[in-house]
Amino acid sequence: MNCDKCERDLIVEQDLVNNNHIMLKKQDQQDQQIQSPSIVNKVAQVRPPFLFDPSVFRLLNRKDMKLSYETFEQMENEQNGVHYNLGEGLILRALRRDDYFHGFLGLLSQLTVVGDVSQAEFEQRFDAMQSCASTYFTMVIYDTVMDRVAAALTVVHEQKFIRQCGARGRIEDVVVDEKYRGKRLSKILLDFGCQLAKVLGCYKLSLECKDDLRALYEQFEFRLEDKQNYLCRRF
Ligand code: 16G
Repeated sequence: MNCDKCERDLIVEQDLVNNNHIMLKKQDQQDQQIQSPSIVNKVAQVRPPFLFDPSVFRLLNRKDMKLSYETFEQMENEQNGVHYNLGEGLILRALRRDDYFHGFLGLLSQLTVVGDVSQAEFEQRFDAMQSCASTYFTMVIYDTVMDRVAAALTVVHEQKFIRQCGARGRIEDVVVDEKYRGKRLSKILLDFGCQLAKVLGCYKLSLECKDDLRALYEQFEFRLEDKQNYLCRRF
């Protein structure tokens, strides 16, 4: 491989990891808005629908995963970006802005308190998270027959100055709708989440969980570290 190509590949990879596609599109949109206020509404409609650039899924190496996904087909279309067909009408894809209408918040309420979040509040938070480059990677398993989000997991990519400007990953808000339990969906999400954290270059990946879920996470090599404490202050 010649060096120009190596460098180009690296840049493309880094762009994907940094969500630069989304950022560049946003910049284009801002430029267009400045040029012509009359197209503001149209621009709002073409905002990227995904929380993160789904092309990052292309960087995952399925051979490195714990479970076997021979039957999972990697696919791509405008509606779902790069995504995986898991069979039985289920796909794994990036969270979309319109998942507000697909029961995403109801699903999260099976994990903890969500509150009464309006569409506007949801979209405002979505946009704020989307604009944090390379930070929030919420992936969902979506039932294309029922048009519902069946399960979700978020990888938070926390960039740091320590560890040679390294990054730490956090697994957050893992939840499977009670109607979809027993189909190993949490394991599938965890496998993809762990691989994503690896691709993002995290030096460690951590999570908080209740005692009864420890065995699940231990299957993915999460361990209670010696002499480490998890402390929490609530407000
Ligand atoms: C669990 C979740 C955490 C979530 C918290 C919500 C996982 C691995 N852990 O600890 O991400 O934020 O529950 O509970 O999904 P809280 O509302 O009491 O903070």
